[in-house]
Amino acid sequence: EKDAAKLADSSPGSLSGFRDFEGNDSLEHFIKKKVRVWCLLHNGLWELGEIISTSGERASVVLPNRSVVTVPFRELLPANPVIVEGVDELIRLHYLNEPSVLHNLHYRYCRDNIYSKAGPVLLAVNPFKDVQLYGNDLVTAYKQKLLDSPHIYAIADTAYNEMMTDEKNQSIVISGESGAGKTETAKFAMKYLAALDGSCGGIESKVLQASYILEAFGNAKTSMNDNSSRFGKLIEIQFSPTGRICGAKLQTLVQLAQGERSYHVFYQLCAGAPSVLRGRLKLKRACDYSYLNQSGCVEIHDVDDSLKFQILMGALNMVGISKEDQEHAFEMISAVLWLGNISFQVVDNENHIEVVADEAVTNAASLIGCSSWDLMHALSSCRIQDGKEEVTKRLKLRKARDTRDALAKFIYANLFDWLVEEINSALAVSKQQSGKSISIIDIPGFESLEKNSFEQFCMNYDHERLQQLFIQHLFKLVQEECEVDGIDWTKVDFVDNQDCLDLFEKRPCGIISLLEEESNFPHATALTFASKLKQHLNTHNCFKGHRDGAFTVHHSSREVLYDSGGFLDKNRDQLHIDIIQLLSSCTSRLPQFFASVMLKESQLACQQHSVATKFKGQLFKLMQHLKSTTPHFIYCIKPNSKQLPGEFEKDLVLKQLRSYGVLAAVRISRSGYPTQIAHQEFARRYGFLLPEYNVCQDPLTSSVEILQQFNILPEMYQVGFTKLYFRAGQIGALEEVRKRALQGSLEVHKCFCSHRA
Ligand code: AOV
Ligand code: MG
Repeated sequence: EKDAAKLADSSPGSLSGFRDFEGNDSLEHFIKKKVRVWCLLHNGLWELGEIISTSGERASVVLPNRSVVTVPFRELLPANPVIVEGVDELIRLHYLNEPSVLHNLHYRYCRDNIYSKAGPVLLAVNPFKDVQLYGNDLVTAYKQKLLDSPHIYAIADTAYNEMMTDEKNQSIVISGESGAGKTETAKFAMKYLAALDGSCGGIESKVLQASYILEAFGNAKTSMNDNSSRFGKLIEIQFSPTGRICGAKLQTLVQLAQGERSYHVFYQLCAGAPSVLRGRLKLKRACDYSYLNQSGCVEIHDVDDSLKFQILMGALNMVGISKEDQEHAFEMISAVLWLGNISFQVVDNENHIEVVADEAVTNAASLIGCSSWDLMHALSSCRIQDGKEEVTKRLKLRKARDTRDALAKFIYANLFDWLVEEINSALAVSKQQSGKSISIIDIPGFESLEKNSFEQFCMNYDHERLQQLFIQHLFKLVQEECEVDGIDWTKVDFVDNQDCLDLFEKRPCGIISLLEEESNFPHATALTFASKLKQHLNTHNCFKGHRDGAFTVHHSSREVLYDSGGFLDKNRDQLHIDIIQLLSSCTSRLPQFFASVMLKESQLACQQHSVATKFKGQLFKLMQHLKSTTPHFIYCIKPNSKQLPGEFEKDLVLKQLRSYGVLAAVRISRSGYPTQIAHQEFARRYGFLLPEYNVCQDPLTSSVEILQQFNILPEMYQVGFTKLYFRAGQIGALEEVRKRALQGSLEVHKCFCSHRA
């Protein structure tokens, strides 16, 4: 007989340690009973087949198209019996090898079952079409627990119930690649929570509208997603002690990075502004603005920007942003667009420039509330200290363009922050009302483009942090806890990403510190930065510096090649003082306000922090918040890169499953004991069910008595020093008994009372 266990260990697609061809499931058995197997073909795909014979270390397998292939044993994996085909919880699969898991997800996807459970994690495969899964009937069904199949509503419901019973803040953490469906999933979660509330026309609809506003200002079309979030957000929905939504708070992680098209709001405003507003804002068509027409992508297929603008106006009104503030915001958007049209004329052979005095300058100046002359002056010159004297120098072409773009970016970024604050004050909760909260976190997807720059660097770093949260929650904590508690725990290998995080964060030699340091040298260039990275980090196993200044980072999901060009400028992100002074002297409210915020910030911080360091600070704050909550994880999966319905590319899906560590999560919950309860709590909760319960007895003894009394099978639990560890589903049965007992005693109690009366 073949040594089947060895076979399993060397299988390329198997996770070592699974029940692959071992014991009763030996290869012999597979042949005799004609059980299906997965067979690795030359094209790298796994195909279902039946073994007809073996010889030496090879097997002949007949495929569904009746052809026969001969493959080595190590290219075979057991397939699941038809009876578990399409199960909604992966832990119920008999065999958990990769082709089986993929087949199961594919099987479900073809039937519009986009949600599945992988241990404690919800998997959501993007359908790229409307699926009938979100109606109010389904909200009601999940609310009344008539349905328990995996769904985003089920997760939101669990979070809500745990918040109410444990009185602990909850969070719903949504991860996945760009275009995988995170933002849509976040919206469905909010929709469910808003519907739970039951009160009408109140704060819950404001919360939903707020996310619509943020999307208009912070999302853009990219090659991967027509509605890609270019900022990270955490929406904390606050509930009153009675469980009604009473407010919300937004935290954003902003490292605005444009995509192929700029932010939606620009196009929406150009397409949809009513004529009076158009006149006041001096608006033209989107294609007349150089910030919008350069990419050659002005419209998105199937999207009506004009209609979207009407919806945006509705949302702004509903959230309670005043008409006046709305108009100020639109003025800034128009100003940004006109700034982009400002052009320069070279006046000497040293490339010094003058600003061309045309309608772009006039309009931009009038929108921000300064004279054209002041704006032209600020964009074409700068004051520098020459010894004791201050001299004004004319700018060269490149510097002048950079200054113009930096001003536009500054206005837009501040507008976004201002809007977030406006929304926050509109949704703020009064102290006496507030109870616990559920936070929903949706950050931009992991990105690896042809050319990756500072923005991708920040976003991908962001992902690494979130991934660690997941790893810690699922693996480290549970495992360490078990070891400490003396529980027999099958060690599970998981991909720890601490190394990669160190590469970013270590001081003084992580990438962020080195970037900060280099940004402070006035004469540093992309090449000096790159060689500094190489010098300090080339021995790090997640880093590789290249000769041309590019560098590769081995992220936990995959390798990304970054181009160091632009890192320093984007990280410094400084406006020269003349521009700030120009803004503070403007007559319009917002530019003045933006300048004052900037000045205040630079006075507060004794040392000017660079963008990456600030970003890291924001990220830590966000993680701190998440760590104080009970997290619920959702992984969104992108089934194809064409944004098309019905296409399931197995390779692409597999890569995502691997990088999220999803399979390991399933394994941990199957081999492990997902439910854990302290002896004390267990005894308190179920002790009264014992015929003779002594409250003074030590909790461990009581726990064991309870387990015996209710015939819980020994293989279904383990007794630790401090806690009991149960396999999935065991505690549900005990809860039932308890519920029935309580109902029974309530009846007895009622009967007793009425008797006395
Ligand atoms: P993302 O948030 O994960 O990408 P989105 O949530 O924007 O991805 O989803 C991308 C697109 O997929 C949406 O615009 C929808 O067309 C479609 N989609 C996603 N989920 C569903 C669903 N449940 N039902 C129907 N269509 C869906 V990015 O923000 O790029 O990382 O930075
Ligand atoms: Mg998104």
